[in-house]
Amino acid sequence: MKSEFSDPFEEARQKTGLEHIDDQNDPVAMILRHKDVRKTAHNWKTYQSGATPGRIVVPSEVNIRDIRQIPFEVDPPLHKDFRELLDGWFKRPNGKEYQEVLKDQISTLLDEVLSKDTIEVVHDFSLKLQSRALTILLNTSLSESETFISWGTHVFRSEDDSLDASKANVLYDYLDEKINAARNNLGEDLYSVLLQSEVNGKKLTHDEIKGIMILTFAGGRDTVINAVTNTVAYFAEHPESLLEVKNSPDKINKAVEELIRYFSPLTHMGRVVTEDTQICEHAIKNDTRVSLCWASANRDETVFKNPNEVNFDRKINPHVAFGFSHHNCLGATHARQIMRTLLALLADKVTSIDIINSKENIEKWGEFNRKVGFHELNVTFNK
Ligand code: EMZ
Repeated sequence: MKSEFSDPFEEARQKTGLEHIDDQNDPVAMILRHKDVRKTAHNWKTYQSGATPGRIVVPSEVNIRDIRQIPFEVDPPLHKDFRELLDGWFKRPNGKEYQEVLKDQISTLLDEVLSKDTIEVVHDFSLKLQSRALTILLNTSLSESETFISWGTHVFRSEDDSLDASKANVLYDYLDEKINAARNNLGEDLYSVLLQSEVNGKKLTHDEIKGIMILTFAGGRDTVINAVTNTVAYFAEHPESLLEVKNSPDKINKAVEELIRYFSPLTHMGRVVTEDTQICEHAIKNDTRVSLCWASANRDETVFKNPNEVNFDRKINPHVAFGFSHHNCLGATHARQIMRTLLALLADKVTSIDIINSKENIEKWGEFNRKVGFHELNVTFNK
């Protein structure tokens, strides 16, 4: 089944709980069990986020950027100050007006694709959806989304290059221009809000604002695109689940959490170790990297019953798809609202979806092959 996402980590998680992989000659020990992932995420003193910019990301981005992304590459106590500044803005998706605009956007897009015979979901649906919704999060004009769409599905990756510096520069130049324009003419957008904000009694620097904006653009890009595309594939192959949502709209929030657990759009996030230590009896050396493998933790059979099944009635669902502890995803409110709106509108407007063909997007981590989504998914949406 195209919408099946198997769990490549099962055996290693059960046997050793840890797997060593190479990443550009800066190896990573992947932490695979739910309990260890949560424990490590919590312990910011031994497992640091504030290392050289780009080093906690896997694959490492140290060679393509030197700007620190904020707040996710900052450790406590400063991390908390940045979160306090940003949390309010990033919780705006809980507001009614925000939700109305988002619903309008997705509804228009769905009408567009329903009027066509076939549609390529990744580029003609998910990328557009994510790019347009981002303008609400930034509180900028909808027309900006045309630029975001022209960049393709990832801001640092292109078709044949998983770390594309020239592509990253397009985003950096764009952000420089936007921050400078806002400085000369303050408005109501996120750039302007940040330009007027203080952290610890000090105005943010240009690079701090840029670091926050890079994360806003990069963090929710391929992750949201994959979540949306995978959801379409899932409902195409599970019409009974679409019917379930149609008949019981009160299940939508749980359904969204379960789909996000199952897809785990971000496979893992790294930390840099600050002292010789141990994780489930394996020695871990100072100044090496570990990764918190959300995707594996979300299939941990000691926590989730029948972890490889999608069950909208799952009672407890402590998934870590949005991370865990103080670094939990800043964009999660926005992402959840996108997914909830999408499910409600699919249930409302679509009777069935037919998959015509697809090209899967498989990540390779050492011996593991993990499907995260699709490079291409051609479907017909039926009214
Ligand atoms: C970083 C990361 C954040 C990274 C929550 O994830 O997302 C990746 O897609 C980017 O490449 O720079 O923003």
